[in-house]
Amino acid sequence: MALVEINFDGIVGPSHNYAGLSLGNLASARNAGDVSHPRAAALQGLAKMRHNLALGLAQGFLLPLPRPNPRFLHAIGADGSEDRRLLAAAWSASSMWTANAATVSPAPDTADGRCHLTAANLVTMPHRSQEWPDTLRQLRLAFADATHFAVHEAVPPCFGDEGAANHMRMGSGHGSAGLEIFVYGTTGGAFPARQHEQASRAVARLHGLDPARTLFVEQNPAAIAAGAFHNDVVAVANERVLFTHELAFADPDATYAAIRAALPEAEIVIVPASAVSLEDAIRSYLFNAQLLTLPGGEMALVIPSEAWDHARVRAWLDSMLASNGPIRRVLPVDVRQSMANGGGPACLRLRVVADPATVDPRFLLDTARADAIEAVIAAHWPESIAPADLGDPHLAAQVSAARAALLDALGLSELT
Ligand code: SUG
Repeated sequence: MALVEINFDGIVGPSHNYAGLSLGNLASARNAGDVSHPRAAALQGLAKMRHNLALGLAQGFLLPLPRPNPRFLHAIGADGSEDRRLLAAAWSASSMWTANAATVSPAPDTADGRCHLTAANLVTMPHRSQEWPDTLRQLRLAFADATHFAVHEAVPPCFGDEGAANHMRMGSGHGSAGLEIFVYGTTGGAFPARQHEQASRAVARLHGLDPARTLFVEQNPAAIAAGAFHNDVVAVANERVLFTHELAFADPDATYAAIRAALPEAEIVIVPASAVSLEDAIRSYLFNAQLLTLPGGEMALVIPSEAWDHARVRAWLDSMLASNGPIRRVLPVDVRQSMANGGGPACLRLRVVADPATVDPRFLLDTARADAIEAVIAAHWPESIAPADLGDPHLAAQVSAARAALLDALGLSELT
């Protein structure tokens, strides 16, 4: 079978909560201390997956990681005297945002003709820095076929790497050689620049990318300072199309020129700040969208309902749809529980271009697996979690049992 794009969504874990752990992520800060709804969150995520499956697209998923994380608690010598934020870190369900799980270079782009994945070290945020060893284990299971995949460990922790959220791929089609664009930050004022240039360059080398089809682009510090902690909050690409805010890149004109030089058929859809301010873009998450090629060839933008409900963003989308641009459909989805932590539709998925037959089928969604996942979520996921609940041994037991039930239902108990 031909190479296709498979979106691997993170199933929202049973410990999903609002602990305000991510400096520079305005939604995480705004909703710190709120009561979360893990069951509703996981069902919203699953409904998004079913939505995309129904469009005729290939859909996969990744599993929640062990939480509260015993390895992390052990490593910090947890004895109850530790800071509440460290306790919250051990409970974080942040692995749901699989756009940060790894960077992926599909087979047509790499020197050895295999699809390469590098787990992201996520070192800038303590709660996220604990993800990668368990993520790596899962990726090595899902993409175990070494004739088609190479799965790398994270790059050294001296270089912050946030995975595919700062990486875009453009080309004439998913299955042909692509232009890989790595977006790094240098400074974001009061907020950290999470993606370091040397991490991006290391990933490109590990993947064996052709320098002629690889770009390293600086993110606009003003975008980071305004709350775009990842590039995918202000830009998204698919095949020949880049959909971007005018203020996404430090040097937009040079960026567009380099893209056009490498890919003459590139179409760049630029949203001007006069129509949608950086603030509106970040609050609505217009760009944290899935830009998808539907089976009929049309491109669709799967946006969070917050963007659809935002008057100025809606006005811009209406004008885009009325024009003759490359994005023909806009499809809103409800992922409000994830959005309240700064994770929109694009954060929730990792794109892998591959032949689905080469992926471990236990990670691929069909209606039967979606039904099985839904039944486990309905039966086992906590209805709500208040910040004061973190650390409660009964809740810890429920969260661990819920994950174990999911692994069992999917035949993936080796990830226990
Ligand atoms: O890393 N939020 C995540 C959101 C990640 C979004 N991903 C992409 N843009 N691709 C983060 O900031 C909040 C957790 C908390 O505050 O409890 C959090 O980790």
